[in-house]
Amino acid sequence: MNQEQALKKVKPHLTEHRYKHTLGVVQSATELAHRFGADREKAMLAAVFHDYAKFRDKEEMKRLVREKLNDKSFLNYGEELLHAPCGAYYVEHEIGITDDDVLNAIRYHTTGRPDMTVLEKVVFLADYIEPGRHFKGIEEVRELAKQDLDQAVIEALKNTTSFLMRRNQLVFPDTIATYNQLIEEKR
Ligand code: DGI
Ligand code: FE
Ligand code: FE
Ligand code: FE
Repeated sequence: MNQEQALKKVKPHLTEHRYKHTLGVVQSATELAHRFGADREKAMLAAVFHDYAKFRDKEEMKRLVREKLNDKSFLNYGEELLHAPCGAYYVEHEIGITDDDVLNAIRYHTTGRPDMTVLEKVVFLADYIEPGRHFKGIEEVRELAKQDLDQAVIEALKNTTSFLMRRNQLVFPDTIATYNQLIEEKR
C-alpha cells in the first residue's frame, strides 16, 4: 500500500483537523526514520494509521479490549489511551495490515513501552513533534530530535506525565517504566 492509498483509507475515519495532524506525523515520522535508521515504509504506514481509532465509540473499544486484546491494563487508565491498542487491532482486521512492527508502533504510540524499537520511538516522537503541534516545551523536544532519539523521547515522556500529574490524572504504568528504562540506559 503506497502513501496515497493509505491516506485515502484513513481519511473517512478522521476529522479535517485530525487528518492534517496525521499528514504532519507522516512527514515527521519519515524524516525521523531516515535520521535514526528505521524502515521508512513502515514508519509511513504506522504514521498514517496511528490515530485510526481516535473517534471510535469508547464503549465499543472497551468491549474490544475486554474480549479480544491480551493487555487489559489499557482499561484502567483514561479512555484516551484506548485508541492506540484498539487502533492496532482495527488496522489489522479492517485494513489488513499484518506487519507486527507497524502494528506495535500504532499500539504503543500513546503510552510508549519498555524496550521500544527504533520504529516505535520514531512514531511516538513524530506524534509529539509534528509541525502542527504547538505547546510549551515542544521546541526543546524538536531540537533534541535532531540529534538524540532517546533523549527526545525522554523529554516528551516527562512533559506528558507532568501534564497528566498537574491535572490529577492517572499515569499509565508502562509510560513510567519507559521513562525509567531510558534514564537507566543513559547512566
Ligand atoms: O492521539 P493524539 O492526540 O495525537 O496523541 P496521543 O495518542 O499521544 O494521545 C494523547 C492523549 O493521551 C492525551 O489526552 C494524554 C493521554 N495520555 C498520554 N499518556 C497517558 C495518557 N493518559 C493517561 N491517562 N495516562 C498516560 O500515561
Ligand atoms: Fe493518538
Ligand atoms: Fe503521543
Ligand atoms: Fe496522533
